[in-house]
Amino acid sequence: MSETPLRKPRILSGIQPTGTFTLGNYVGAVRNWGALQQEYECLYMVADLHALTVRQEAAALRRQTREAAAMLLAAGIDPGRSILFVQSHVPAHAQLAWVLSCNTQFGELSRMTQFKDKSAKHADNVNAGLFTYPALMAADILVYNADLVPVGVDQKQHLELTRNVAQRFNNLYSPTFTVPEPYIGKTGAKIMSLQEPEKKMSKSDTNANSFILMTDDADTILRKCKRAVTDSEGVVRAADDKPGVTNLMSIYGVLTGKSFGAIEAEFAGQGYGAFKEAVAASIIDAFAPIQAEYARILADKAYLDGVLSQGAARAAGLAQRTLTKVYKKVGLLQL
Ligand code: ATP
Ligand code: LTN
Repeated sequence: MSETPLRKPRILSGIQPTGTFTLGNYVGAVRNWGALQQEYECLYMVADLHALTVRQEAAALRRQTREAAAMLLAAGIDPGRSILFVQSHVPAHAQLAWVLSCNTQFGELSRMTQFKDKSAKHADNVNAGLFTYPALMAADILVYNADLVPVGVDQKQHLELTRNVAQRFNNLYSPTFTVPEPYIGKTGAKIMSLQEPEKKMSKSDTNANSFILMTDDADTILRKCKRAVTDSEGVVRAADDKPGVTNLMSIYGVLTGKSFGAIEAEFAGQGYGAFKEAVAASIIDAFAPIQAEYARILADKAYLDGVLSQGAARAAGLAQRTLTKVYKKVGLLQL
């Protein structure tokens, strides 16, 4: 008995090429992306237009865009199963973003915590793009009618805005967009800075000891783990007043599949030295195969650029259909 196969639910996600990916990017986002390819039709993009909201050096941005794509491939994104592309290669994102920005309120954008954080951090360049960033992100998602968006917990507010914009547009015109759901992993959705564990680990942090990069070698990873801020109790256990130790336990837990209970038992009576070494080893083991692949892919520019240009062509085909519908619904003349 054969049944008509249903369309697999669709996923879209993106990451900015603002620097080398951190352990936070890996655990919160990239790691899940590969795992989702089996059950979903996936589109993954390097969000280079979003990166322009903060000043970038042109040559560095170009290099980081290729590096980001190579890292995604190395981390398990399979271009035979998923569409991998660069945001600026599909013009429909920017085109839809304009229409959506005319359907997004100043008040809504003003409430975004990422805007508040980034405008405080870059007080000399609080540009309009930084403010309307979420309308472009909504366009990224809605242009493909994505069902699910895997992100770290810091992006939840942008997802809620996307849902509101989609619903508003659907009500004002007629059903057009799929209203997407966020997909936030249960553990490790927010990896904290190793130096200030109350803050999220961020690739743009000025203190290099606060993050682990996916390209860090084994010695560097070990050194950064050993320097990670903990507390004076000397007991490996998770608690709200032990953010440093709890963060290390989350990292170790996600990478080894062990529960907090099992980790506490494993290091009972051992102090932080052995624990930090084990955390470092779990990161080194996770990154070693990815780093080897990354070097290989990055050295093969023809292959990498081929994947990206095919990805852009496939994505553009899907995106154009939505854009044409939207232009028509809002009354833009089509000849
Ligand atoms: P920046 O430091 O430039 O603001 P970022 O490191 O926050 O960048 P993004 O490109 O903004 O990285 O985010 C890419 C993805 O990684 C998003 O889904 C985001 O939620 C996730 N992510 C970023 N940092 C963390 C973290 N510390 N823990 C878990 N997930 C994270
Ligand atoms: N804003 C995201 C990156 C991003 C994104 C997207 C994520 C841009 N467009 C669409 C999911 C879906 C961030 O991680 N800072």
